[in-house]
Amino acid sequence: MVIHEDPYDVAPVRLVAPDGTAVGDTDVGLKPDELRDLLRLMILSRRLDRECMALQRQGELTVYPPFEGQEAAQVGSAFALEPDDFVFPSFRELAAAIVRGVDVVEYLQYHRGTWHGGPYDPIASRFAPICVPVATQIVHAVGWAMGAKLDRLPVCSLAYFGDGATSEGDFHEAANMAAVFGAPAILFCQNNGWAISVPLREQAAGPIHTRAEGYGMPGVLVDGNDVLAVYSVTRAAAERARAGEGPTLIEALTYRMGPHSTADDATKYRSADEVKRWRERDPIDRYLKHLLASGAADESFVADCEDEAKEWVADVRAGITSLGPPPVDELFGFAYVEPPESLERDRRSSTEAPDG
Ligand SMILES: Cc1ncc(C[n+]2csc(CCOP(=O)(O)OP(=O)(O)O)c2C)c(N)n1
Ligand SMILES: [Mg+2]
Repeated sequence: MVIHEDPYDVAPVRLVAPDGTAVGDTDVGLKPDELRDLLRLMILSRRLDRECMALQRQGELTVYPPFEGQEAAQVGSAFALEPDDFVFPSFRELAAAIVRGVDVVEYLQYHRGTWHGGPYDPIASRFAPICVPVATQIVHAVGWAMGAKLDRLPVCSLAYFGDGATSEGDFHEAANMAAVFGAPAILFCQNNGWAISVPLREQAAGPIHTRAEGYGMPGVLVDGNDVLAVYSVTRAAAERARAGEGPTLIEALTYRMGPHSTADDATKYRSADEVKRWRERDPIDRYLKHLLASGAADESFVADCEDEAKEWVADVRAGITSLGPPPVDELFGFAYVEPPESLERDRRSSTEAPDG
């Protein structure tokens, strides 16, 4: 059986081993407070992810796709970008949104069903709306990058997508266009081993990152549970892009510890043993051990992060649960310039008190 944690013959870029020991050059150009901030952001992300699962179970969110296990892949990559760069997420990138400073109560309104796409401002946060149609956001990211190149702006875009998304035509079209036009784009694949219940071996007959060669761009395989390695390869791809050297395809090997979403039961299609093996490669435990051993962080810093996370998540919960329903008028507001009489009738009746 192909084991997802080591699906290819080639070793991924790795700077810190699962037990926290350095196995590469961990001087990735980050200052001590930035190194600590990576840990803080991963702790905040995990706390919020778990809270979102609870909120959904309590009926406060309609559906939620958890990212536990993928914190290093998201935080490390988002942290490597500059404020003017633009992120094009799929539907599982709440941790990246946190790094980018997106208002998470606004973000979660999508999952509460109060707004379609979330009402956060994508332009201000440089974080495009949540994108559920698989792989379509990769095309958007490449188009944006092509525009930025025409405008001669020193920026890049980053598209997040999964292993399953690489089977879509949109992935191919976006990758080809990006390479042909030298678009300053980073195609960041979080290979978490599964596309709902379809395992990687039934999704792709060869490695994802090596497809880059066929498009004419570099392809990088990175340990997606090693936050420093992810930061380092993404930073290098962003610098390439800004230097006018075109796109990079990054494949980050990671794992989603939870179900695909709150709507499925992952025990139906994957083994407890597989989940256990990945728990042992937990991205936060690994980095925590590394920072403690290197002296960059101590126990009191970790305790402060936990306290901050607890308080912040309680605020987010209060923000979410106090949201009212969306204005009914919105149902009618955006479809017609001149609404037909039947719709006008519906609009009137929706605002009138019910009979009796
Ligand atoms: C075009 C399209 N087809 C199918 C779906 C249903 N769907 C939602 S997520 C998903 C699997 C995505 O897997 P992957 O790309 O590996 O991302 P992950 O869920 O693992 O983050 C599918 C098939 C969809 N949303 N859009
Ligand atoms: Mg996947």
